[in-house]
Amino acid sequence: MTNHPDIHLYTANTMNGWKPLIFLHEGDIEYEMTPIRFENKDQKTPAYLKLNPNGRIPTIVDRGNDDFVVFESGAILLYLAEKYSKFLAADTKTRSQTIQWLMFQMGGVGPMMGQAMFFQRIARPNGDDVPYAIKRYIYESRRLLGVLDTHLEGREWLAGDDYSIADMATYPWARSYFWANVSVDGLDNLGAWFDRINARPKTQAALQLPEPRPSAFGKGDVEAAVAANAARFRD
Ligand SMILES: N[C@@H](CCC(=O)N[C@@H](CS)C(=O)NCC(=O)O)C(=O)O
Repeated sequence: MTNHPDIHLYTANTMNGWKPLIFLHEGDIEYEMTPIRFENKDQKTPAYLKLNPNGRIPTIVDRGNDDFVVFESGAILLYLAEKYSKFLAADTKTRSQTIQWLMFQMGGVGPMMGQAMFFQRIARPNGDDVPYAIKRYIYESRRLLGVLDTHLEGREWLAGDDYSIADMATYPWARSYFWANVSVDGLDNLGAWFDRINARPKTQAALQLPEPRPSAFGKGDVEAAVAANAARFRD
């Protein structure tokens, strides 16, 4: 009989897709991974939709818990934090603060930066230029990064004294400010927090999976990456 690790992860190299990878790498947790290929619409197949009714990534299946399925990246981080007792403080106040910043990412930073990215990196190259939407989502994203910057004054991490699931959820989005075309000029506390996480080898290793995506961070052939990404979402 083959011994499989408990966690099977379905993911791609995106801001939401990196979150569980960061947790699993930082926690030294063994897992198996199925890369989801948007260009093949893997996320819309009937088999995948049974796991994730939203047809998006990431999703995990916990073989060690009756093949329990978890979708939504914030819920996945919470599930993993509870399963492995890692990256979520036990004391009720720090725990609540961690969940507050996790929710701030899930309800604010992710959706706003995601729409800034969508309108500039997918809609516009595919022929739908909507300047007002671009302006609105860039403004809102910058405002939310400003909220993070103010909160990080005098703090190393978003909640409590340690790197937590709130940081793991927020970093892949905030750090992709280039892809959203949002300036982080003057956000020095945010910059210092980036530096702290940029220096974590396990988080950085997770960001190379399922395959490296330097364009998200403004590196490599960005023009070619924009064209290839937009083509993946053309009907
Ligand atoms: N709220 C969801 C959002 C998931 C999501 O939007 N995932 C994107 C990648 S970051 C996706 O799967 N896109 C594929 C598609 O739109 O078909 C979560 O946090 O898990």
